[in-house]
Amino acid sequence: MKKIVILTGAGISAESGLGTFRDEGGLWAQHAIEDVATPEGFARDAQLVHDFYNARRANAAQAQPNAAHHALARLEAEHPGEVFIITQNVDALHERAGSRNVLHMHGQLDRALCGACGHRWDAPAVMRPEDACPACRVRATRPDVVWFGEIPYGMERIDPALSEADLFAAIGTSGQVFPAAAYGQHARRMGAHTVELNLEDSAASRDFDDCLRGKATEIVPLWVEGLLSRA
Ligand code: BV8
Repeated sequence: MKKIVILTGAGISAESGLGTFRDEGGLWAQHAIEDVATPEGFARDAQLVHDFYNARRANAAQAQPNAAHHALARLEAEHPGEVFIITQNVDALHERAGSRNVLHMHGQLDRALCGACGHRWDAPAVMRPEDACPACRVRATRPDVVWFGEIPYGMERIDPALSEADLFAAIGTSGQVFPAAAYGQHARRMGAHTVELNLEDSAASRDFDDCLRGKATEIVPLWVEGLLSRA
């Protein structure tokens, strides 16, 4: 197993206390997607969207990486080949657990973006519609996250990684958001062995050769232990 590519979703951060999107009482149950995770929603009510992300930014800041995040950091440190994490999550728990080769394809809560000039900077704890961009001074600041209808980040790195992967794993994702939801199918078609680690079946389970079921903090460390003992 030279190159391991891992897609993670909200399920890997659930046991760190961060809400998932589509579970009972998840984030989308409290807010309509179109109101808080689309450019149109932001244009309609920037305060509502900033409130949504300010609350998640505060939550994420005090959350701790869990055993699943730490297991993936151990895998990167000890596996002889490359380990590349593509995360849909906007929290920084992979990095805080020690992972370094991480791509946030849906952006990051800790970063801010200017809608007018494209400048990016570290987001303050609280963002407001009246904040001016530090570079161009226009009041067009937004969270640096990828909303529905926007192009995910790092596509130029993701496609080659999926083609070169010897092993592709999806952890804690419901397989309902594209293009990430198709990565298992793509990797398998390109010759990777695919494994899904999740609490329950997902919309993409049929794309995976193996399916490990259970809580991420339990099944991910066991899976990593198995990989490293076979390396
Ligand atoms: C794009 C913003 C074009 C940041 C997010 C019709 C058909 C097909 C596609 C479309 C369509 N209409 C529109 C589209 C495209 C659209 C899309 O996929 N819509 C879906 C809803 C149908 N996609 C887009 O718009 C994307 N852009 O397509 O651009 C393009 C594409 C390629 C190239 C050129 C152009 C942009 C999508 C990004 C949207 N932004 N978030 C934020 O607020 O966080 S999406 C949001 O959902 C998050 O990013 C989240 O990461 C993502 C996916 O959710 P999951 O991570 O899977 O979380 P979820 O709650 O769903 O599932 C959790 C799972 O964990 C569950 O399975 C659960 O069982 C499990 N679990 C729970 N607890 C545990 C656990 N597992 C283990 N242990 C536990 N303890």
